[in-house]
Amino acid sequence: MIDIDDIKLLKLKAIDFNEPSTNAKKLERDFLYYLCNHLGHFTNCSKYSLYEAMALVIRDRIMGNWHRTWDTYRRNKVRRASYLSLEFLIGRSLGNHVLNLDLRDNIDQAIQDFCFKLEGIEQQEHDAGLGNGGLGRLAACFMDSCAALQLPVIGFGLRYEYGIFRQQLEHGYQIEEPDHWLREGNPWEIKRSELSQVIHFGGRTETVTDEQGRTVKKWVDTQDILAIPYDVPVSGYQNDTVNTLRLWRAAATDEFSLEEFNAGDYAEAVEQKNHAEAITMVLYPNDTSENGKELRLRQQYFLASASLKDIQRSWKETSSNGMTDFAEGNIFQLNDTHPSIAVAELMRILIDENGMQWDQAWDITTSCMAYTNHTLLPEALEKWPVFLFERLLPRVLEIIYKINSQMLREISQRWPGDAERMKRMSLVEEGAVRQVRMAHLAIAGSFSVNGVAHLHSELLKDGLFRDFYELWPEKFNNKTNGVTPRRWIAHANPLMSSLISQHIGENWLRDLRQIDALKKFSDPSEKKFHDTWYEVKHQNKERLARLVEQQCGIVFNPHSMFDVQVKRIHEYKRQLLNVLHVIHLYNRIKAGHVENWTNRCVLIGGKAAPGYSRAKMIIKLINNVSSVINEDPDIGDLLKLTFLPNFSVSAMEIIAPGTDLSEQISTAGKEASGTGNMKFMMNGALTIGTYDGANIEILDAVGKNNFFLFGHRVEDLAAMKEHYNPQSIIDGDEDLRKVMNLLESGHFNIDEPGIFNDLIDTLKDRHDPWFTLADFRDYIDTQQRAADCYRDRQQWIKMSIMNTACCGMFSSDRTIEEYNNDIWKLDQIKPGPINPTTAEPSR
Ligand code: 26Q
Repeated sequence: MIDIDDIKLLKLKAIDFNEPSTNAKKLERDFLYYLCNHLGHFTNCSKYSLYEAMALVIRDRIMGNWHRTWDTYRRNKVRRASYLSLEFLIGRSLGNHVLNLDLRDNIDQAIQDFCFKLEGIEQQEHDAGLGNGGLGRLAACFMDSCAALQLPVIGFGLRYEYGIFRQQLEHGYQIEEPDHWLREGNPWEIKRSELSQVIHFGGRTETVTDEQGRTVKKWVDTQDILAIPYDVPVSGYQNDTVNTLRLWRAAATDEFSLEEFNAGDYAEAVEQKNHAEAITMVLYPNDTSENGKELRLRQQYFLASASLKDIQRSWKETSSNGMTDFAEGNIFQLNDTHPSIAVAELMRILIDENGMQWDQAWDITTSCMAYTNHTLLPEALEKWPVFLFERLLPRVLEIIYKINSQMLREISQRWPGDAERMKRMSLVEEGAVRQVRMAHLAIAGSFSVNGVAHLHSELLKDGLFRDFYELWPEKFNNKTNGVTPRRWIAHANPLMSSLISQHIGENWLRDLRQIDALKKFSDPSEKKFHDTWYEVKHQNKERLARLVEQQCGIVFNPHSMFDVQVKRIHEYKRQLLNVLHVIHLYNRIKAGHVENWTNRCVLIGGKAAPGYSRAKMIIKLINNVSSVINEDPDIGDLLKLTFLPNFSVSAMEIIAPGTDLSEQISTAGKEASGTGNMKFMMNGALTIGTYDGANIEILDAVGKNNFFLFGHRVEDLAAMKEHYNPQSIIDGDEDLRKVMNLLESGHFNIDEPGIFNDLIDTLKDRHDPWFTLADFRDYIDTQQRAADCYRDRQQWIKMSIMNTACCGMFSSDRTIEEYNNDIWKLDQIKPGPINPTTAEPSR
């Protein structure tokens, strides 16, 4: 054991320990130190080692502020928020920290004698692909904004060994490959074994009498799994704050069970270890719900329980009243229903582990839980079979039942005799397989329920959650999504960023509203600015063209209009509509109708859930159409189409700045918000989009003259539903008829007859929920308007500048300020110097 005085001395010395300098000479020395001494390279080394050494150099410069930030939060006993999410789609970190620490110039100088550049080193980093798409990336943008705003927010997630699969193409079909992103280690994470928690599964409940003669429940005979935290720093933008993302890894409670080992059952012991570790082995690759997988429920409970226990531990270290005032100091934001089991788990902790009475525990729980919904698709609402709960989490299920009976009583008092309503609202869906409805649990247990764009939040109130809105209207609110301008403008688009800063100063990166000042440069009289804007876009297009050529072997001419749709592949996002338009353009070229033509390069990218076969066929169709078009000598530069494999955060950093036209063409009322739409507009792309999600707010911000709006609205589609007749639309539209005829003729699948029949059938189905053909005509006409507009270069540049100039409200800083003002109510706080008399080793 270490003597406590030794620790104190260590503490004092550690505080005294000098922060490494950021001058170029010292950076160079440290870099060489890590490369040679730490990593052991003398004569040769891999490019990856250069990255690793540089990451360690940067990490050293984050450490002091990380420590100070923790210490400040602790010492001031600040109220904190925990962002609970099964996904954090972080991408790469090196460039982001370099920006936040303002080290780029010094590093460039430090390595100027060597034959590599920082940019090349950055590209060695594996993306941390711990998410599927929008929801996971949103969590990462939020963490960035919380640090930028100096808010005491901690992210809790899972440290998946395998992130989102790597997508490859074989004969145009998606193939999934495991993404072992941790294979070469992760220089950003710090393992904190001393803060491990034990998580219970299985077993049964017992009713016993405690010392005070009260009847209480005990959860016994559990199988326990260890949750080990790995901390990842989240640096604030040039402000000294370094927040924490805490990712849990599952491990067997003992490396090997000694008992089994001694009994000679070595294999059994290994199996138990594997069984435990399976919990954080892999991210589920669905962006809509795939219900009922036991391992997924284990993941959800593991995250919720470990995070709550961790917060309880740190709370008790500074609170004198135990858990009674827990809600004053803590708030949990639930990123969709995925972690919503936290509602029941907090109840369990308060009642079973702290001896609290039900009513007091419920008051506390419902004062510190807040739920964000991210979907309007009813089929995507999470449900879990009751039998799974019984087997895996018997005590948690009892608590859910009690929450339910309490809620049903409240409903029956408000609407006596309304059995239908009770049935609709119950936390448990009756049927052949009884199921727990996680959204209902989340709403019942939270004081705040929000959607992620204005329209989405309204539709939740009149549709999906109408009954709950009638019961608890005060809970419902909107928080329109945003994205971080540090990653999505400054880091992704350095050329545009410095152009902006030259004209309006640098403060826009801290307060994106200030980018408004760019509006005055949209006037064509600002000729020089316009020319430079065009030149910057052109260079970004060349960079994107290089990526496309490298990845797809297709040459994009940067003088063409770059028309891009990148996002998860899903029917509601209507990549099919995009393909129909491309086929229409192909038909026009083949028929010689190329008057007033605009050359166009269409790029589509995104992953399909491995079990979503129709989405995978959409990828196949894109690839087949692409082959036909790109190989046809008649087509040439007039039209290109290609599918970019393995779309990712780091790919988007190249794609958004190089895009002219952003495709946001979901069926109205289906895309909760969208966030790619914001990244594109910030980077000066124009949007062709439907009246859906945050598109509407983008349209409001830029005005209808700077946005290509098309398609039916939610209410139009609702009215059309009963008499929707795709065949009559085909019959009445010559262009569409030609497109469908070509598709049906097998022109794009000569060697594979019939493979697209299912896709064709869905388009022609009177019950097609995505109404693809209903929007065809308006889409084609609007695309033509966009194409015409593109040929008027002056006009296009003006609109492009306006899009960037109007992006102010789409910063995730604005979103987080709203979360904080309306829900979290945290004080901003700057990290102060460490006080050795109060500093403790614990975090
Ligand atoms: C569910 C059950 C089992 C396994 C996985 C899942 C699962 C995983 C991820 C369900 C859904 C997701 C992700 C959803 C998502 O990304 N939604 C998007 O969230 C964005 C941020 O709010 C919005 O902008 C998008 O509109 C919304 O589609």
